[in-house]
Amino acid sequence: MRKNFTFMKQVGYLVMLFIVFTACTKQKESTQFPNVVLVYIDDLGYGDVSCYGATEITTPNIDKIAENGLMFTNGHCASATCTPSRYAMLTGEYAWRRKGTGIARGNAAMIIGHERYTLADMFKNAGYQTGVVGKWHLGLGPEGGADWNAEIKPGPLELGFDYSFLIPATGDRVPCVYVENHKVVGLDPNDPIGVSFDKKVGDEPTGKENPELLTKMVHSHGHNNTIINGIGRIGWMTGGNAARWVDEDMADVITEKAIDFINRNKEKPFFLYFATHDIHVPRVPHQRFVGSTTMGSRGDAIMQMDWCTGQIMETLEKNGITENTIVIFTSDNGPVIDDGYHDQAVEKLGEHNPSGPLRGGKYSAFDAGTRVPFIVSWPSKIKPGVSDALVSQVDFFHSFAAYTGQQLGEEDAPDSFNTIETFLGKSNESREHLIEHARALSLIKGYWKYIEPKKGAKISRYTNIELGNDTVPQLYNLKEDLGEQENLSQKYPEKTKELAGLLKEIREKGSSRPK
Ligand code: NG6
Ligand code: CA
Repeated sequence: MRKNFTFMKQVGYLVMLFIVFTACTKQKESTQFPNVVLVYIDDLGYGDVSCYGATEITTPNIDKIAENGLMFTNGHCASATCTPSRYAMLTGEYAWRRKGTGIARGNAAMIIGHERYTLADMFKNAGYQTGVVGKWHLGLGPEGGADWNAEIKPGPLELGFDYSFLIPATGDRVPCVYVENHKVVGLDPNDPIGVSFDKKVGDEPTGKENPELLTKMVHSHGHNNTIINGIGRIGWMTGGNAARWVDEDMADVITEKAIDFINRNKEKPFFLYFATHDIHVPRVPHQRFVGSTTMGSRGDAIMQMDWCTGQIMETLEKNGITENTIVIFTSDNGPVIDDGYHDQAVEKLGEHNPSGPLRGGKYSAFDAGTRVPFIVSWPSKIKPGVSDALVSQVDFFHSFAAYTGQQLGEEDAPDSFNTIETFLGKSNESREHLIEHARALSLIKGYWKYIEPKKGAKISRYTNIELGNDTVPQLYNLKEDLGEQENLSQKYPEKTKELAGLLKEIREKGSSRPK
């Protein structure tokens, strides 16, 4: 009897222990930070996806994220081109504050100092596994550039990423190889890689000398150096034949790497920065997307990019982590149609308007340069809807630092604001002001936008984009004139002066923070 009693008591203890244990694990689960997947598209315009109003193309996977998330109508990247936008997003510092942060050559040294505290460092400090897969374009290696045949560092692993699988620069720049962590993937040491952006290296044909060998597409401007996979590139490359990518497979290759990263890290909180190559040039989608739209390669690349995005979402679902994953979908700059190749994008554009209601495009100081699709979804926490708050990618840093309880130092992320409440849809508060960066700088405050005077072509003769340059100040009322048609600077000289003064102040202060 007594024995039995003791036994019952023990069972009782065990049951209690079990309950306490389960309660604790439950507790742990619910306080575990959400995963963050940043799907970063290249050159995708505000009007390029159906949830933002495109009618000539349907992007079901992106639309689904928008349906289940918060769609920002006034969300910005930091600059109207790739390298500076990425620089700003990862450092929390506007790129125009730093020399050498313009569009990077394929052999540029890493342009973020490895001592710098980055977005990835911050996530890592908060206990995240961190990975970057896809387009990098922030330079690699020490001063003088990387030795592609040796250890390639510093790179993302020195900036807080635990894993990296990279397109080093862009699809249209050499070297046309993938870099995984510190190494070129599949490199044969007997066929070393040589790269130059100053003069020809090796004896391979170039687009300029042998246009008859351009079997996939012919350049329209630039892009007439080494021919790789039937396409002329920017820069010269020799060697590394076994390691060279096949453009048609690129989306599959990087998507698979991103999926692997998620599968490997599903148990812990992870931060994945997945930067697609689409829809940048050269647009060479896989055969299964060719002809999926009436718009030629640009439209087909959009469909491929939508598919990649869908694959990421499906992977989250399969792993049962959809509910606790924040997905951010956005783009590094606005749209461009002819960005250097005759790929039928211009001829087949039809009625499609990649900039939507906005003026300009990639490279432009007008809003289409930096106002981009911007969706944040977190099924268990964010109420689906639309937000017209002014938000910026430069704020991911401070916002997630605040969310995960990380302190930022004086010098860290000087242009990044904590707008986490707005990202999570708990507030509709806008960023106090925002500087947009093309050739000219612009300042947005409330519904006013000021563009500083800048010499330079009004329309790019290459891309046919309105660049927003003017020798006189420009002032637009974005609430009444989203398309920036009427320059009000003469009509409202005081407003113009106020914004010009604020721009000057933020520029000179070295930080966007209040004094
Ligand atoms: C430009 C290229 C363009 C594209 C861009 C970078 C020429 C004539 N044009 O210099 O094709 O590569 O750089 O695009 O070479 S970005 O999205 O990576 O910023
Ligand atoms: Ca880009």
